[in-house]
Amino acid sequence: MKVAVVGATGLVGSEMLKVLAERNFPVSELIPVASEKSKGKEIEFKGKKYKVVTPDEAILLKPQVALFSAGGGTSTTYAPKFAEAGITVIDNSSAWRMDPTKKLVVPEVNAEDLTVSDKIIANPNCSTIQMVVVLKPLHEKYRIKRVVVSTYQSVTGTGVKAVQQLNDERAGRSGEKAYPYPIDLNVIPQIDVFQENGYTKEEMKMIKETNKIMGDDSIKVTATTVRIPVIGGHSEAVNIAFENEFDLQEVRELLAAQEGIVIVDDPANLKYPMPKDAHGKDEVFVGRIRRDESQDKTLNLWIVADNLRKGAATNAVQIAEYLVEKNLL
Ligand code: 2RA
Repeated sequence: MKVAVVGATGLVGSEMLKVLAERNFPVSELIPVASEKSKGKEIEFKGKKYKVVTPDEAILLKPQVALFSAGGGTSTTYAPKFAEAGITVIDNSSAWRMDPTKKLVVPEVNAEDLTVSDKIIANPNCSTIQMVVVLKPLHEKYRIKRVVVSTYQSVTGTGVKAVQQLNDERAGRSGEKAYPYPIDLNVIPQIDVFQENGYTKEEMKMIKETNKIMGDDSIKVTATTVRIPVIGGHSEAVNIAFENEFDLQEVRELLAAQEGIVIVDDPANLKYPMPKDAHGKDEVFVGRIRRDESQDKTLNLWIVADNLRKGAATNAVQIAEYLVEKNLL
């Protein structure tokens, strides 16, 4: 299969290449795509070198599927052009996520919604993906009424410039800034821009995208999203209020049975998920599973995943795998 990776030179794009190779996605020809500035640059994939082309050139090469991670502007302009040429686009930007005509997909939750006519498929925001994988089996069993989430997000979610800022600060170098404040030895309670209601765009994404993916607007969600000086992945403290009573042991069993989740929850031996351990992995790690003793039918847990993997590249590749498996391309 001919596969285009649009934004192949970026952080998520490079992770997409790694994930495609590791999971042995059936790539017969890779088409690395980037802006004019990177045209001609060589990208290595599975021991072969491929030259970077522009989006317009990529369309003419007729890939069957294109994984986009080149920002909202590129997706808005080019995803429809690729789709018109019969290429299925899996888009990691926020451009199409809330478009009612586009599916927003986390395979463990709603892959069955996909059909052969979906030519632009949206990949959700990283912090939303890792949370809904966990919410899904719990909602099916106990019905979720409300979710309160606080995030601790890795600088890799911002991109190369932010990783550079953190490394510069650690090395005592000056350099370009991705954030309005130092990130090393700091915590910044702002991810993306502020909205009129006082929430950030990242917080509103977590709220709206959760409802769309879960297919249930009755789930109330509130979020506080925070950037921390970490590289390995995003962490989330999640408080979930259910309609029905639950059993803690059953919650553990349900989560352990859910594909893509690994439970790391052994307080006696100081075992819990941490971004250091999630880094480079495809799974979502869950621990600190306990009752909220301040309120009935309410659960607390801690979720960690590599935001460039399950939060972006892995989820996009899993969507592509599903399309191949179900013959939907
Ligand atoms: C972040 N969620 O971590 C964003 C990336 N899409 O900044």
